[in-house]
Amino acid sequence: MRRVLIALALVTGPAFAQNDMANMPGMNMPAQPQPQKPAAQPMAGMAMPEMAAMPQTGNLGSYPMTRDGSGTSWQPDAASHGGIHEMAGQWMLMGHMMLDGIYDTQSGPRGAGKTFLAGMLMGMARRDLAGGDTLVFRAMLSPDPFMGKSGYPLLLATGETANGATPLIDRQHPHDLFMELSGSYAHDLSDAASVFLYAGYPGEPALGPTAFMHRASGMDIPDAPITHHWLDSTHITFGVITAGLVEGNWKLELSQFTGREPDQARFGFDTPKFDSTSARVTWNPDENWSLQASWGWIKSPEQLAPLLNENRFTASAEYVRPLGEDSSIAATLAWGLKKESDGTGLNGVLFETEYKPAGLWTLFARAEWEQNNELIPGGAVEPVAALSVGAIRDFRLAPHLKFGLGGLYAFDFVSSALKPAYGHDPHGVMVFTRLVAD
Ligand SMILES: [Cu+2]
Repeated sequence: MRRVLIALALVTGPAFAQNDMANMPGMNMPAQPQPQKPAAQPMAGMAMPEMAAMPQTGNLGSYPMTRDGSGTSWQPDAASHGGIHEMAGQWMLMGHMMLDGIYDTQSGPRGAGKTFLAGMLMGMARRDLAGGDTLVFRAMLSPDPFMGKSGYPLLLATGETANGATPLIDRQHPHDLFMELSGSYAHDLSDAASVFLYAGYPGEPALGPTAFMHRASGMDIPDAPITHHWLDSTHITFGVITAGLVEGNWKLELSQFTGREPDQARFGFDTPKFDSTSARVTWNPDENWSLQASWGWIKSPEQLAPLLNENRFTASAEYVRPLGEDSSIAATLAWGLKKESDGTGLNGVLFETEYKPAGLWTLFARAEWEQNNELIPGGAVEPVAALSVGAIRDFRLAPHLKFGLGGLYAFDFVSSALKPAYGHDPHGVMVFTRLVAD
């Protein structure tokens, strides 16, 4: 059970041709000789023997499984697909783990230091049924609650609370122990079209790009983007139902979900309300790109500002290109606008990239700009920005386990009104080790 062979095959020539065909509407996996693949996943429930030689389809329709991102999001087909795969009867099981042990220090009067554990643990069980229907259960856990309710120091990060009374400012909130417990069912309408239903408690509504810790351009970066609450903060939502339609390389989705962000009890479950709505259109024009635009009406997202509702607009482009054996580049450009019900409009823009020159090295960078009104009590809107760069060197301990050492340096930029609060040359440093089961 090596890493799923599709991922390996994606960096070889023949796989590209095959991948292209899988992308084309109407091309539903013609039988092709795949000498390097027969050991690949036995296809559970596949009636047609020739399909055993083909890559497994996505969770929501007839497209390459590498396209599946967090929740029901898509990323480029050329993304590699980590994880340990195993068959158990009719079920395909998949597991994935990323654990970062981080020493973090942020400069200036608002800075602090902390050593903590972050990351995620993911398990998926999938069963392919007659007629091409697909049933998937997914669980995702986070070690974040063990770092304490106040999260970790991160200059310019805002959102959520540690105690239910004061907002977290210049700190990234911990994620909930249960980040996702979801199920989805997809029903094929034709070779290229399908409809699906997804439910999560918690889960991720159809809003924003693939969440930062799951997308190819961000999954190795140890900290959260400061634009998290402009783009993908709804990735943990206590109660979500999504209905969607896949037609070739297009996906249309509608979600009904709980608008309130998770409360400070990070080990527990919050009350589901299903009081908010989102819609997203996604298009993968070729194997290297995934584009989405989405809108959400979020009822009372912030526990500390319960009377404020939010209209959120996001658009993003994700890019992945394999450059050779174990070498690749990935990038995301994303924009988000929070239109609050008091009239405030706050934009945020993110660009991030990961470059793997060779299998065991990762170089990354993330640049962000946003308009934030939570950094100074009183609500003045201030533009701020952050640029972080870093590198990771991994060491393979076992076929499915690697250990890595990494570092990150972040430059923070604030408006003149904020300069006294942040001091000269605000910055952050993280040094980390990690354990990755892939
Ligand atoms: Cu988050």
